[in-house]
Amino acid sequence: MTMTKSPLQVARAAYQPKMPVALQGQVSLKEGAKTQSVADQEAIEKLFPNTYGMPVIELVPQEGEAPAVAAFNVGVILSGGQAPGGHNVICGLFDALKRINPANKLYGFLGGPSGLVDGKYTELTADVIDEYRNTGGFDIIGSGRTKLEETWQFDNGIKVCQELGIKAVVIIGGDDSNTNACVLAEYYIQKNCGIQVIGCPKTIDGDLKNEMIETSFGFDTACKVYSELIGNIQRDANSAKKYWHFIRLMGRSASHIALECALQSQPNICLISEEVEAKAMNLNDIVEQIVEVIVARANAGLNFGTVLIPEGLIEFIPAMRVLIQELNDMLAHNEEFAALEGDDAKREYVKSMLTPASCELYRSLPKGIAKQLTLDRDPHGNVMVSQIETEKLLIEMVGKRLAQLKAAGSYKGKFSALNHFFGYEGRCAIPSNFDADYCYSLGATASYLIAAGKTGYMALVKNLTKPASEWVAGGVPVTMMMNMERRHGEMKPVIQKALVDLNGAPFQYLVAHRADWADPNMSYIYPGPIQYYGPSEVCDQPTRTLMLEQAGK
Ligand code: FBP
Repeated sequence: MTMTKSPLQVARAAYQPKMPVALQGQVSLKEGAKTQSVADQEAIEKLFPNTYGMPVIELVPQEGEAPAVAAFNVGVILSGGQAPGGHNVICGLFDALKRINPANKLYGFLGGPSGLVDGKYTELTADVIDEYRNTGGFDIIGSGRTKLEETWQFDNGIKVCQELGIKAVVIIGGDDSNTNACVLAEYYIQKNCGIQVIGCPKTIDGDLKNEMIETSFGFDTACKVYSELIGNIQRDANSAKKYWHFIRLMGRSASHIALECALQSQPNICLISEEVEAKAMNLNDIVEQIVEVIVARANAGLNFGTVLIPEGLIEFIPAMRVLIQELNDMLAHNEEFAALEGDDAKREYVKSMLTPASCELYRSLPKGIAKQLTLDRDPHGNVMVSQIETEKLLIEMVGKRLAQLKAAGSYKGKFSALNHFFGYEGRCAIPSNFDADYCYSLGATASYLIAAGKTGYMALVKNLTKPASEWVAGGVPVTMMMNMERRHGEMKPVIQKALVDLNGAPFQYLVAHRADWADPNMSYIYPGPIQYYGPSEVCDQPTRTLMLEQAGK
C-alpha cells in the first residue's frame, strides 16, 4: 500500500502545543495604560484617530465562570512569504473560537489578501484543521503578496464579510501586511461596519520585532534548518578539506537569519549588511575582509572554510544602493526597456540611462549579476534580492584578488569555491516545538482579542525564553509600533522594521568571537537537525538571538 504520510507527520498530528497558563482555561482581559507610537506621534494620531493610543492588553485567567459570548464568524488571511507555524496559528485560532462558542465558524480567504477582495474563501472545519496541525507550509488556504491598501478593496471586503457574517478578519503577515491591517481596522471603524481586524507577526526574516513583539514566528524553525545544513557543510569541509563554501541566506534586507545561523554554527566568516552600511564599506572592502581570512587559513595549510552572506547585502553597500535605486526608478513601468530584445540591447540601454558613477559600477559587475539587477521588480517596485546571486559575485571577485596575490607571491594556497543559497529549504519546514507552541498560542490569543471586541491590535506572546506555561499573551495596538517613512516619494505610516542592532547582544557576541571563528584552530559547531521529541534542552530551545537579547533584560 502507498504511504500517504511519514511517521513524523503522523506523530506530529498528535502533538499538543504547550500554552501559557492564561490560555489554558477561561480567559479575561487586563488593560494597561494608553500607548503612543514609537515616533511621529502627532502625524500617526491624525491618520488613526480611532485606533491610536489604545492600551496594551494582557490575557489573564478568568476568575469564576466566563460570561457567555454570542456566536460569531471569523475570516483568516495568510499574507506574504511562507513561514513555519502559519498552520498552527490557524489551528490555535480555530480551537479557541470553538472553546469560546462551539457555534463559531472560521473561514479561510484563499491565496492571500486577494481572497478577501475577490470573495474567494473556504470554511475551515474540524476535519480540515486536523489535517494541518503542527505542519509546515501555508497550503491550507495559500498565501499571496497582494497589498490591501485601496478603498475599493476595503469596501469589497465589507461586502464579502457581511455575506459570511464575519465579525473579524485575522491577517497573518509581516510588517507591511500588519501596517495595512491597521489601516483596514481604522477604515472599518470609520465606516461603522462592525468588522474587526487583528494581526499576527509572521516572517522568517525576523525583522518584525520590537519592545512588545519579541520575535516573528517562523524565524526559529527556518534558522534551525539552515544552521543544520551549514553545520553539515562545515563537517564536510573539515573532512574533505578542499572547498570554500559561500552560503547566501534569505532574510530580505535584515541580516537576522545570517547572524542567528552564525551564532548556531560558528562559520569562519559571517557578513552583516547593517555593519557594511554603518562602515560605508564597498565591494572591494568586503572582498579584502574575506581574502584576509582565506590567506591566513591557507598559511596554516587550511584551504577550506565557510562564509555566510545575508541576501540583502548588496543593497547595503552605499554605491550599490544608489545604483539599485536608479535602476528601480528607471525600470518602473518602462515599456521601452521591456520591448528591447536580447541581453546586449538591454545592457546598452541601461548604461545609457545611468549616472556616470552608477554606470561605472554597473559595468564593473560580472554580466550575469548586472542582468539580475534588472530583472522584474516585486509589487513594491523593489529589486528581488532573493534572485541576486551575491555569493557567486563574491566568489568571482575573491578568486580574482587571490590570483593577484598569488602572482605577487603573497598567497600560496588553493582556492576552490562552491556556492549555496538557503531560503526555500526552511520556509515550510515542520515547525520546531518553539514555533508550534508560539504560533498556536498566537492564534488562540487572536480569538480572545476578537471575542472581547478588539480591533487594530496585533496578537502577542512574550517571555519567550521561559517555559511556555510562563509565557504572557496579549495584544499590542499596531499604531504603537508605527512611525512615518518615505515610500514611493510619499510619507506613509508604517510599522518600524527591525534591522540588526549593532549595539545589541547578538551582534556584539559575533564581534567578540569572530576572530576565533576565523582562526585556523577554531572548531565549528554542528547543530544537527531539529528535534521534536526528547529532552527539553534539545527540543524546546528558542533562538540564540532571543536568548542573548533577553539575557540583558
Ligand atoms: P515575508 O517578508 O513576506 O515573510 O518574506 C520572506 C522571504 O522569504 C524573504 O526572506 C525573501 O526575500 C522573500 O520572502 C522571497 O519571496 P518570494 O519567494 O515571494 O520571491
